[in-house]
Amino acid sequence: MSLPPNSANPLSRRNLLRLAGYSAGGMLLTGASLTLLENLAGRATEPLNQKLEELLFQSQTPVPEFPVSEIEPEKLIVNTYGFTPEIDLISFRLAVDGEVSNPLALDLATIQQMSRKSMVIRHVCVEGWAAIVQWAGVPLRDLIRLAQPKPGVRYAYFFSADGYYESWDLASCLHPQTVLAYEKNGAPLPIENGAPLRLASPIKLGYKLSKWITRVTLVSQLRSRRGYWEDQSYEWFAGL
Ligand SMILES: Nc1nc2c(c(=O)[nH]1)N[C@H]1C(S)=C(S)[C@@H](COP(=O)(O)O)O[C@H]1N2
Ligand SMILES: [Mo]
Repeated sequence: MSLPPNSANPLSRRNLLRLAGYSAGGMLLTGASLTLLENLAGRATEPLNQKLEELLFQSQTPVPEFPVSEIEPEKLIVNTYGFTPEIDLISFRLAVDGEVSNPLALDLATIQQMSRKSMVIRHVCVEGWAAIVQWAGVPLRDLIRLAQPKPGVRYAYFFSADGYYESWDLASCLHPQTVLAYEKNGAPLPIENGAPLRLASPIKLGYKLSKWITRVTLVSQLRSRRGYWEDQSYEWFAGL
């Protein structure tokens, strides 16, 4: 699925949708959606409180967004546990793999040709600051559908070029406002904020929103390591 850097748009949205298993006319439920329904039916083995949190979340409508006039550019504080990685944009490929029927390795041009969601939302860091930010990128659900998760998939891992790692429940990944962003406040995403791709979502705390993502791995079971901060006792679900 990766393209040479200079080739022009051979993957039209129509082709992407065909790959994703949609019919020409309508949106059919794919494996991801069916698994979600199974989860909601209570087949899962996670502790009850976490399951409840997901169920509550499911009944929520989309989080209200802010007008562009309320963006607070100076309030988003760069927060990086270690170093800022250098990513070569020409050779960059986002991997979407794990328990999927159609593993992906997508270059940036392909990702930017997919559907684009722009939103103005609040970023909240547990260290006691928040900022209203505009992000634009590809909805994560579109990438997940394209990869065709196998029926047992319930979680996604996000691996980053600085060694940061995170895991999310599938329902939160499929939320329409969970985006892999390549723009911030109307400009290309700055390197220190996670370029070329970082998670943005109004439903998770800041430490869930991985920067410099290179790999999304879909799995049926959480591993012993669940996230950089979670493995140091921070809460795993971390919903807003
Ligand atoms: N790869 C990576 N992602 C990360 C972090 C990090 O250290 N490494 N820090 C997290 C934390 S705690 C927050 S609050 C946000 C901060 O995003 P920003 O630096 O763009 O403001 O990134 C999150 N994503
Ligand atoms: Mo944070």
